[in-house]
Amino acid sequence: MPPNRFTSAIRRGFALASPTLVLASAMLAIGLSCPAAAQNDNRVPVPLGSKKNAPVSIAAPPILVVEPVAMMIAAFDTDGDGRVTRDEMRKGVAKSFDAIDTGHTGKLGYIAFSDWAQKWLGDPNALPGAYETDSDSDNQITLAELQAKFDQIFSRLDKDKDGVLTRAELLTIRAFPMGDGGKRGKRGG
Ligand SMILES: [Ca+2]
Ligand SMILES: [Ca+2]
Repeated sequence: MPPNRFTSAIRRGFALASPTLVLASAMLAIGLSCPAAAQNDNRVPVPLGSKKNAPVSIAAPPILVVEPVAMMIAAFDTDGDGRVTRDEMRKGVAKSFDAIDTGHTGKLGYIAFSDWAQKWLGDPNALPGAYETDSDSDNQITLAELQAKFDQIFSRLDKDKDGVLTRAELLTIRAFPMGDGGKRGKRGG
């Protein structure tokens, strides 16, 4: 191929490829800029004529968090419709209990219960804790005691009392970011 035909073929190639490349770079730019924009939501434009570092009073957007137990309950959505029924939760709680009660004794001592909490709540000290779950204080947590505690938690989270937990009901809204002078949300089950 003579050089001039070769270069014109390359040009044609670029001419075809260019819109795709431009589109791809535009998408990349959007993809990169969106998270940055989201992170900068707290920034407020300083009005013209105001002093540069003057304090601006704004209401911080609420922070959405998920309690460890709500995270666990969300995972019990076995039919994948984004909602958790009491029945789905009870089956999930029973499975979580059996996974730790490997000897099938029907009860967990406090050490085994902290293993349960580590595995399913992500932390041995996450709530519900052993003392509040062990309702007869015999230092053993039975499946019935654990189910009763989860029933209480379900009722607390089921704000519209329709017997189903939506993802919105599993969220906790905090008015202030943690560690930013904000109040800690009430923990409990
Ligand atoms: Ca007990
Ligand atoms: Ca509900």
